[in-house]
Parts: sequence; C-alpha cells; structure tokens
Amino acid sequence: MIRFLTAGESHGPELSTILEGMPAGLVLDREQLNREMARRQKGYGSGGRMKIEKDTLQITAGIMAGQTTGGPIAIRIPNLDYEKWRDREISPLTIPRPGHADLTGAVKYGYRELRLSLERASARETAARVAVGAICKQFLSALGVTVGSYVVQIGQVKADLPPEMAYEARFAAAEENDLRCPVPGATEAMRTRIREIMLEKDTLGGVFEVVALGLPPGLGSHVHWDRRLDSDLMGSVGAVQAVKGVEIGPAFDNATRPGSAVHDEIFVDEAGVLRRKSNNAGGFEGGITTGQPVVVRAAMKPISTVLNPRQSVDLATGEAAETVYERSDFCAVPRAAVVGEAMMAITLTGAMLEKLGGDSLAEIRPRLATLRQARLADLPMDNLPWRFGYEEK
Ligand code: EPS
Repeated sequence: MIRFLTAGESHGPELSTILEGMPAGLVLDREQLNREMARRQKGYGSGGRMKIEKDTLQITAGIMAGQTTGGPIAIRIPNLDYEKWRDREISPLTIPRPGHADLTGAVKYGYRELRLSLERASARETAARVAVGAICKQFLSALGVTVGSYVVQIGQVKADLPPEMAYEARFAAAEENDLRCPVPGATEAMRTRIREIMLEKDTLGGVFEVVALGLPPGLGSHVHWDRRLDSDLMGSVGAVQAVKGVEIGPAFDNATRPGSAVHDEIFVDEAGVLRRKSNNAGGFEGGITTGQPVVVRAAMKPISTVLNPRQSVDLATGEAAETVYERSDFCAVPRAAVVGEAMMAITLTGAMLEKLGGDSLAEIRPRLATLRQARLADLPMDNLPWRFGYEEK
C-alpha cells in the first residue's frame, strides 16, 4: 500500500528518498519531523560524525501548504560531511573489515575498491528511513497510534524493566537520556560499559524494543504466509543495519516455558470486551494484531569497524593484513532503536492502509471507527452443529 526508496552514499552529497502512497490531507508538523531526525542523531557511543551532521529535511514534493497531497513525497537530506570528501584524493581501501559489507559487496558487485561497499552499506542511510518513518508516525498518530522505543541491553548490561512500568512511561524515560534506557540504574551501568569499550578500542551491540500502542485488532492475516503482519515487522526491523535477531514479544524466553505459562488467558470485562491478562504474544496471534501493544525486540551486533585491528587479507597483495581503522561509532544501539521505530511505523502505515483503504485522511478516519473490535457484541456465534463438508465431485 505504501512504498519507499532511499538513495545516497554515506559521504556523497545527500540522501534522497521518495515515499509513495501516503494519503492526502495529513497536516504535517515540520518541527516534529526534524525532532525525529535529531532523535536518531542522539546516542552515547557515537563517533565524530554526529558532531558534523545536523539532519534537516528538504521536502521537495508531495506536501503543499503543510499537507500531504496524496502524491509521492520527495525528501533530500544533505550530508554536511560531503564538503570534506568532495573531489578528495583518498587512499585505497583493500583490506575488508570482518563483519562489514566490504568483502561480500566486492564479491557480489566486482568492486575494485572496497569504499564502494562501505559507502552504501553505511547506516548513514538510516537518516532517510527515519525521515519517511517520521511522516508515517504522524499519519499513525492522527489515527491514535503511537510508536516508541527504548534500549534494554548494551553488551551484557541488562535493564531490569519493572513489568508494571507503562509503555508511555518507558518511552518518556528513554527520551530523557542518551542511552534511550528507561531504567536510571541500568543507564549509568550502560554508559560506564560503553566508556570502557571506547578505551578498550572496541565496540558493543545490544537489544532494543520497539512498541506500537493503540493499534486496532485485525491488522495482518493468518490466511496466507505473506500476509502475516508479525513477519513483515520482523523483516522490516531486521532490515536495520547490524540488526541480526528480531523477536515478537519475549519470543525466545517463551520458547523456554510451557504453553500454560506463555499463552495470554482471555476474559470478558464488564463492558463486554475480550481482554488478556498478559501480552506474552507481543500483540499478535495468527499474524493478526490482537489490539494489545505490538512489541518487537531486536538484537544488534557490535559495530564492525573496530579500532583494535582485526585479522584480514589485503586483496591488493593477497597477503594477511590487519584492518585499518576508519572513524566510526562504538555503540549505535540507542540510535538504532529510533530507526527501528521508523521501520515499524512504515510497516504499520502500510497495514493500516491495507485494512482501511482510502485516499485521504478524511476518508480513512471514519472507517477506523467502524472496525470490528474484540467485543462479544461484535462476535455473534451460530452455536449450532454444522456439516464439515466440501463440494467434492
Ligand atoms: C557508519 C560510520 C560512521 C557513522 C555512520 C555510519 O560514519 P563515518 O564513517 O562518516 O564516521 O557515523 O552513521 C552516520 C553517518 C549516520 O548519520 O548515522 C557506517 O560505516 O555504517
């Protein structure tokens, strides 16, 4: 229902993106769009590049007089670092870094210079995704849906999140610090660990959670494998650079427990609404939203550009060689969480449009109100014996 493309190299003139399929009549808050860009730039453990870039959007199509037109939205994000790279003579890069796309990109595309892999594989590209995601977040927000994130683990330091801590409170607390961690004690331990890793000339990964609140039940479908929305979300959050594991809710933990301790029991409240006592399902059953918070957890590997040299091979000589350090980040988990939000918002915007249809927000809004809910009144049952028969000849 929506599609987007990104283009641009990490140190080229700019990133460009086109978002197609956004309905008309969405009033955009420009300040909020730029605030989203700034959120992606804030994170303890970043390298020097974030002091150079000040990501601001230049919207050149699809938004007129502050509203979406329904046409493709085109956005440019200048790379301020480009001025330093422009027409510069740079030393060849022929020693691939383990973990980066240096070698695999060269094998695939036949590059004779590894920088060509690096430039496009770089997570700089995520600025374009956050720009698109920021528009999608405003679309979702107009329909009562909030997307937020927080960091739960950096290296071995885990945040012990009190289960009763509301998601809104987690989002707000995460916004208060540059680790995006909602638990103050853990935040300081994470900061200490990242400081140590910088001194050790190493890098760290971690785990973040991306959560959507206020989604209606009934998005996605069990009827066909490629209509399972949980799978789409795992794919889109898993498409963030360096994310190597994605789970819906506490899926890997659920795998260690019996079914009776995992599945969220159902009851009817006084208002006749079918509710759950828990959300171990992470907001999905049968690939369909339950109406509970949608929770995606993502594991990010450590950044592959490590200041300590790693053993590799110089492709120019065929000899064993150690990697040469290029400026990079030490830990990008807090920033990746913001990119995860963008990917979730983009995927959920597609799912909402698939369910609701409509070319303008004015058309879509009333349709949302008519959706079937998990209410007894919306679920009349025949409650009669019936014949399990097919029309076979
Ligand atoms: C990146 C390396 C670093 C990061 C960059 C992603 O850039 P540079 O090589 O210029 O120091 O800062 O991330 C961004 C520029 C960004 O905006 O997120 C990499 O190789 O992936």
